[in-house]
Amino acid sequence: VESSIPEHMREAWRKYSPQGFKTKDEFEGEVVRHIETTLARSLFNCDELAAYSGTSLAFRDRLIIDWNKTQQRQTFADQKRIYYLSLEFLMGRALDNAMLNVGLKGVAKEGLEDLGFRVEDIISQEHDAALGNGGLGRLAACFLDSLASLNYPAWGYGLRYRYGIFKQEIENGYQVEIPDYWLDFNPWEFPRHDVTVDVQFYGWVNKYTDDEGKQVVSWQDGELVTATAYDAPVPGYGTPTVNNLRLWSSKASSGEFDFSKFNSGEYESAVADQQRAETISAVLYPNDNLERGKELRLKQQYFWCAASLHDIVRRFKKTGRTWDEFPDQVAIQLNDTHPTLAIVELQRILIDKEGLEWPKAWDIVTKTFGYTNHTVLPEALEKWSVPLIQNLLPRHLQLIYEINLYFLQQVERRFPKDRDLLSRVSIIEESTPKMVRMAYLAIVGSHKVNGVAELHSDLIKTTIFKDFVTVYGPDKFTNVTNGITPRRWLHQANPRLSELIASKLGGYDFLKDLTLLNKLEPFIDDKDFKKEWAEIKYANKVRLAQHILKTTGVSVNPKALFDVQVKRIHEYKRQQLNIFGVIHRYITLKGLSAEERKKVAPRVSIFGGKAAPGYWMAKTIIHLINKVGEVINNDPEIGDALKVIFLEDYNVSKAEIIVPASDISEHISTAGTEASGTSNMKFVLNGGLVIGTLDGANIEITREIGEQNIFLFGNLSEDVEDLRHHHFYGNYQVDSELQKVFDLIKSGKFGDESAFGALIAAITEHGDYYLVSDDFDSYRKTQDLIDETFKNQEEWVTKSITSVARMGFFTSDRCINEYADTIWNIEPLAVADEKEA
Ligand code: 9GP
Repeated sequence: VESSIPEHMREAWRKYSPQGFKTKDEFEGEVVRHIETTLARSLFNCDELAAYSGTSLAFRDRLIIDWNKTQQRQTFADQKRIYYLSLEFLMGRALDNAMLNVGLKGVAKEGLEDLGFRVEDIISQEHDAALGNGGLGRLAACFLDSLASLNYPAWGYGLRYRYGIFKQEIENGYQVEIPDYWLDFNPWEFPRHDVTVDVQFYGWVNKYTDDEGKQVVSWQDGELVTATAYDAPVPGYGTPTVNNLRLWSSKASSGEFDFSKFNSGEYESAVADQQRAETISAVLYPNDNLERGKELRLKQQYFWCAASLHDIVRRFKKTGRTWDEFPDQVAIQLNDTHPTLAIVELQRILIDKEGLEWPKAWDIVTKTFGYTNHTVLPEALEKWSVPLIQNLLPRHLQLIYEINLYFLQQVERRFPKDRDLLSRVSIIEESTPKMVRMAYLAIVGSHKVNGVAELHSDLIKTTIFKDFVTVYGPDKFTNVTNGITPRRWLHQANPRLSELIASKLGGYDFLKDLTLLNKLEPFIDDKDFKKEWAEIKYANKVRLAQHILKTTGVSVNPKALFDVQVKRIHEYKRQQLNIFGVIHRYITLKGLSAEERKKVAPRVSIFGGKAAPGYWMAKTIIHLINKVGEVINNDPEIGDALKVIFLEDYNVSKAEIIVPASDISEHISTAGTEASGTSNMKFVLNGGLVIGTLDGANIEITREIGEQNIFLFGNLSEDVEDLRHHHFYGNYQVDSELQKVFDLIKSGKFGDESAFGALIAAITEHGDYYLVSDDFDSYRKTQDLIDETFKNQEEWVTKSITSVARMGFFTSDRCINEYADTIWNIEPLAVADEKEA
């Protein structure tokens, strides 16, 4: 294409193509220009929001230049790309990240000062892009950062929800959900009205033989919805690579269908169609580790998969290659089972549209896809009812049945007469109604399946996917332990710590090679270094204390031990264990004399996290935390010895304040339930210690940082099943110290006790599925050990530094390289001047 453009045109283009600002003066010029022209504001009405917008547009312009070049470079290089399909991308704020990744935050800070603003105030104007629920969505965001930073040719594909995860408010101790409309002004996205895909729903399948005797399958009628692309640049750190995140937005197809309604005067129904279509990308389902089987959710999934697949195929076809080469050019990773329909869609395209034979098409499909499993919780494993799919996607249901038949025939050949095995691995569950097991479809349609931490990857092989190990052998299953990007979770969230580390390591190279952190170990006995380390933690705690005061009205002592549990509220994550522990601590403190109480290490227990709006038990936990806080925080006898805080509306930008300020964070899921967890990594990387169970990535964190640097407690995953069994059939009694906690709740100390009855009954009467009582004793004792250890600050800081020094393994750069090597088979695309940015 390029060679067909005459030299004089290219010359003119080169001469005038924008370069983006580099200096402070150029930056100021760009900001003022955008405020005056793009936003039509002036010096006299430029508030912080306008300054944020102007600054973002200036940075966006800069990114766009590199973004265009990256896309051209990747197109010309014509090498294999990775497409990451995720229904959630929890990106958080973009401006600070862009400033740091292009290395011009200092320039922006000075420039903004000239213009009368503080960079921190401007950054905090930005609304979080909250297109995700929790760990799964944030992992996708970390992966995008690593893919760009490592120069991999990569695209993210997702949905552009008009409403991200709801905003949480607490009223009278209860969670209230407020819609999060975040798109008022979003300078980080580019609508691509020229990039659209018409996606079909409903209708019927016509199979016939054409004039040439060929079997034709045609999916007819139904309704069309148009997907429009919105692109967001994803800048790499310290490299000019800027990758693309493409999010699809839905609207009614502008085809004849609608016009005919308008022409015949059916305005209302035409508008209703429009609204129905727009509903598809309207709202993010607010469930974490929970699937509810709603038709709209299935519509979202197909809409996004179909649009993405058509985009990928269109791009591939432009290269003029043959279909055999598709898997050499395209790798598609399925983030959980949500995009599993992409497997069926590619098979449909290859068979129905491109006319390939089944085996050849299926070979291409399975070589293309990889599937990451993120949970073993039964309530989170997706199943869709056959009648629902039949109605919405009739052709896909046929293909699913064919895929299943083709697969079961293979199994039958290898394991003749094993009827049980066949029914166990069948993609179709023979229930009423019949259900499609999406995880099984994802396994059958992919060449690799991975879990997200060692324990989790072992568990999927021995429990939920055991039969597939029998069928395929163990090599199809692998592990890629999760990671986090140190750019956002150290450099951006904790700039002073990052700076201190850089001063010891001679620069910021550790942000690109996190294993360099181990060079901190020799400084463990350096008094000045330790002092500065502790001072930074203290300053971060002061900042959090200010935030707590501002948002809750409660004053906390920054010298107290800050004990943090922030994550989605879920019974398996066991915030109830934490709050029961807090109540027990309160009981103990009340039993002490004033003198004795003074000797106790003061503590602030900080909670944060959203409950799915329909998850009543999780909401009850939030309610209890708030009610306990009200009592304890207002008990004059207790004073600073204990405070209990619930931080409203936990999200990525709040995490950036909370994580650097923790002394201890809690990762206390029932063993075997948390696939990985990633906030554990963020806390340790910021010098916080951890109390945790032997679950998910806690195990590998322990292996890396050493057992002496983490507070482990509780039962092991291999004992969980027996314990549960014992609850029902053995001589089971609730832990006597926990019983005291229940008695206090039941006394009405924290308000109407009936509000918490179900929480207690889950443990005392309904089998204590999450083993709260079994782990309570060792949890409490471990908390006591933490109090003791915290008194010796010298030892505490040593543990903190040692842990950070050993966290190199948990960078998402390592994960992405593992995925690239073992699953995607892709290479980075060399960039001429790495440091150009
Ligand atoms: O619950 C897991 C969490 O442990 C993990 O860290 C995260 C990223 O791998 O995925 C979560 N899973 C889900 O949200 C649903 O599968």
